[in-house]
Amino acid sequence: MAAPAANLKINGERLWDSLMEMAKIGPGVAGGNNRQTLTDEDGEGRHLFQDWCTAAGLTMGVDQMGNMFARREGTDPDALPVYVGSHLDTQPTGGKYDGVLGVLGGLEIIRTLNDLDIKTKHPIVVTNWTNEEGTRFAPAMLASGVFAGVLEQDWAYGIEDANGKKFGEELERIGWKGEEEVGARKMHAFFELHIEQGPILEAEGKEIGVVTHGQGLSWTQVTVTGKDSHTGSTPMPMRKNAGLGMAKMLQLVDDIAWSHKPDAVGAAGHIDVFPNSRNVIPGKVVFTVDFRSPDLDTITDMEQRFDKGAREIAAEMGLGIELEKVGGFDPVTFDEGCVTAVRDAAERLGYSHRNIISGAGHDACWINKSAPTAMVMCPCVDGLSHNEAEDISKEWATAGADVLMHAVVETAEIVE
Ligand code: HGY
Ligand code: MN
Ligand code: MN
Repeated sequence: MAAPAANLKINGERLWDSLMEMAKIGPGVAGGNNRQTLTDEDGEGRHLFQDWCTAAGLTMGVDQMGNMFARREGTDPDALPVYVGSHLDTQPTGGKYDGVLGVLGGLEIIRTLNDLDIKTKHPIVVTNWTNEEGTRFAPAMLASGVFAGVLEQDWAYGIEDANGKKFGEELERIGWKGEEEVGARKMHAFFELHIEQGPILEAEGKEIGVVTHGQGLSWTQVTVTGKDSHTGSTPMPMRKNAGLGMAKMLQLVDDIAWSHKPDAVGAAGHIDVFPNSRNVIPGKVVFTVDFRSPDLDTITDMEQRFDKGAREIAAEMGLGIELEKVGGFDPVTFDEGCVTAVRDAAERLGYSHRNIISGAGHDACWINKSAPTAMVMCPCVDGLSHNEAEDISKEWATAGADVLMHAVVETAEIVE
């Protein structure tokens, strides 16, 4: 396939303006975003993306999980499209770029090809995957998982948020439940641009991460039960303190992850304490353990050691315990051909780059199961993400979108 000319570049100012425009929807309280999936703010962001796609001459399809597919025709209507995208939903205290850069970077490719009247043999489809974050409705990467056939649609519709609202009902409520069968679309390839969400690229002064692999993830929800009682008048020997049990278990999570350093991580980001009253010993806690590693055996070892150790802690303290696997995926090896297209693009464009393993999960990790897939990463300031202070430079965004465009356009085959 003919490679694009090195002077084919996106319009970085326009991309940045679109990022700032989208960031106005679902603003956080500290400069980031709170545009959680299937909220009114998510619906508003989807409408803005829809309007921009219409203005760029794209035709929009929406499937039964709310995944959005904006199509630019190729010269060969029968050729499988090259898909490019990410997610518009954010964490409750999220940044402006996590996911959004990948969706709007895909749109910027279309805008640039339109400006230059460049045609490709394969159609190109810009994609917004529903509920990548998994914060309101666990697990993460839910809709791309259903699309890839690894998660079940009716089960997904029944998932409830903390207020008992169901995924399927919320998707209907915001008006983004489409008609298309999920996963019916076939892809020639899929590319995703994403901020690194870690410190490596910035620390090494690299503009581009060529993502060869993604680490695997395991989410276990733990429910520990003790006995609510007065924090003042209950003698220490009589207490059934579920909160203390959780504290010991969280220390166990940390110890297990450190035992596999440097290629493993572990923490609990979700913690609910009941009744969460200052003068009541917690009778119940619910928390989610997040283990990750590039190595599947390491993940399995961490899961098994935690399961055993948490049960021992509960038994010693006379507490009840339930453990439920609520999310996970194996480590990912991306498609060599697509990874090479990304690396060649960075070379051609003269951007410094290095191979990198994605620490975070992405929709691409699931889509890799159904089509040749690769990712492009750009640095982020201090490696910070899932924090309203998440920040990138316009230059990093532009470099990432340039590389994304070259990989997509080369794979979609420019028609001279
Ligand atoms: O959890 C993840 O890795 C992704 O950011 N949802
Ligand atoms: Mn993301
Ligand atoms: Mn995220």
